[in-house]
Amino acid sequence: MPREPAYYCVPLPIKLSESSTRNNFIHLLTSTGNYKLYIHLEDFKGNSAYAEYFEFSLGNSATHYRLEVDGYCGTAGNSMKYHNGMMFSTKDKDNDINQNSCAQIYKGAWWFKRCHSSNLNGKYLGGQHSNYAKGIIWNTWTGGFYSLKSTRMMIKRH
Ligand SMILES: [Ca+2]
Repeated sequence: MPREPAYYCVPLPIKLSESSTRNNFIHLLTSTGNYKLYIHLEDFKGNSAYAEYFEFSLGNSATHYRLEVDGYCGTAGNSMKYHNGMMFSTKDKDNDINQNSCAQIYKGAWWFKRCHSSNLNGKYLGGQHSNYAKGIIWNTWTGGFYSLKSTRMMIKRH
């Protein structure tokens, strides 16, 4: 396992009421320079994987915190690629391109598209589950029926 670089730890916007404030903070931070995004994932068998993006930024509130990620490398697969360019949706703010609300279907707040290939704010379902994509999902690593044990998103200036 590669040694983890020193990254800023950015807690995920788990509480929907806090997500705007937190996204706004990340927007302000990432608009001051170039930032990398490092995502660390763990399953329940003691395995871990990571996804790193050399370019990462969030737009301001007027763009609904539009996500920009590029320059993937890692061991978890590129499950953020599908979300690149998407706006942040919450259960009361549907900014996805699905005719329904992905945030309501998948009980999380994320940069949903039509809906997701990753959702680190999904339900904590504790590993294998039967409700497709309802858990904490990173599809290219553990698929759509496995809810991860822990995840971390960190950013670093470069
Ligand atoms: Ca929608």
